[in-house]
Amino acid sequence: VATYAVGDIQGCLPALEHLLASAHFTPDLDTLWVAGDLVNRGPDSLGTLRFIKSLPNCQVVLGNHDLHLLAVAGGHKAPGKKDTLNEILKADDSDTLLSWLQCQALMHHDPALGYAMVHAGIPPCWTLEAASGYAREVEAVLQSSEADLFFSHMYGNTPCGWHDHLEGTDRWRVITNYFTRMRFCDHKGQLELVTKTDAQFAPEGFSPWFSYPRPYDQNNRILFGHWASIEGRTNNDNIIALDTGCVWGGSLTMIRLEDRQLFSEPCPLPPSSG
Ligand SMILES: [Mn+2]
Repeated sequence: VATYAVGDIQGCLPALEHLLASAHFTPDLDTLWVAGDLVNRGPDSLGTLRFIKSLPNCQVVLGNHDLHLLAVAGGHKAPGKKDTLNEILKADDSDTLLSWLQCQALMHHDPALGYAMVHAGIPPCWTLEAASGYAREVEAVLQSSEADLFFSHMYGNTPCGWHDHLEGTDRWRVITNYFTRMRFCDHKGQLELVTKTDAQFAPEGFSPWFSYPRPYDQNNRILFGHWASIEGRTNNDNIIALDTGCVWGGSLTMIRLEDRQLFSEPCPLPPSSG
């Protein structure tokens, strides 16, 4: 019995299936953690959602593409030209799949295993305990009558950073941007959401979110996805990057948490065009 964490699938169901088979993953016994961005750009987002939802032991955190799907489905955002979400929106089981997705977490923390997982990152100004609390705040909104208000105000790059006094849609947006979109920030957690390059090309005054000294203990490792261009490199054994760009022609990466064994599956399809 083991716990595995897999990076950004983005509809690459064939790669996921090969990866799980290579690890001898047993759905009834083993647990799969999914680091977000289950859908979009890849060949089978609908199949991916159905498969992940069907797993008996699964822990998902939401990524920016997952939240985008929910916003599009709710009529709060027009689909983008590169989106491949129609197959989900038109499916017979669309409502069931989207309702399930909207109930997923923004952060998962298992102190006994010693791992926390988010899609993009945790800013240096938050302890793990504080981050868990902020994640629960937005998760509660997503599962409440305020969800439409959340999605209609979700898009945007401001506020640039965290303040305890933030309220309402601004508070939800900056929490969501930290957990699902962050790459570069400054030492106080001020966000720079434009640059998407490799870490060595950080904009002046900013560094990768994981490069700053953390206020919390070293007994917990952080798993994240979202940042394909760093190709799994963080230069920190306690910060584990799982997005290796499967949907861009790279590979799908998975780690077994108990012994940190890595599994990798090359993308079986030609690189996506978008
Ligand atoms: Mn992402």
